[in-house]
Amino acid sequence: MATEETLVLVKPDGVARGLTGAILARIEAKGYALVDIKLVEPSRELLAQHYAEHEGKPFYEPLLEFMMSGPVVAIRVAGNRVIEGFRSLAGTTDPTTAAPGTIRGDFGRDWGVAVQQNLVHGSDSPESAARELGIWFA
Ligand code: DAT
Ligand code: MG
Repeated sequence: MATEETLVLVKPDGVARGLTGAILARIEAKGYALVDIKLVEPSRELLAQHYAEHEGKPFYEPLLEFMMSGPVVAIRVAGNRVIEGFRSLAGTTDPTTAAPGTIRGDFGRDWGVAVQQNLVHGSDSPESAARELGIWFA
């Protein structure tokens, strides 16, 4: 399998809680390469593109509001099978039940709000990665 790239986002909850360094450390400790990184305050337009697959779902508006609530760290990460590898590091979507040892499982929980505040985003397929990297690193 050729080296691939994925888009990782440290979401506003991760940045606000000072977990960016801990999250980057896990990516680096796993052996992946940080290719590009920046702090972004995403617009609604950018987020609507990024989360187009979720438009119309009950959590869509809360998700966009949450993602606009503070700065986000966008990271281009490279390595063999990094797309599935980072998804594995991140853990499953719901932080309450994400496995201990994962980013979401170790650092996340239910805060009683409409959207799951789960610290990180990782692209879920090569097609998503190419599309999302084009949005965030245009
Ligand atoms: P993931 O981020 O694990 O790829 P996703 O793409 O299905 O998950 O959803 C995008 C984000 O939307 C997710 O990180 C948190 C939020 N979300 C998803 N499903 C949700 C739900 N049932 N209730 C509240 N928030 C949800
Ligand atoms: Mg997703």
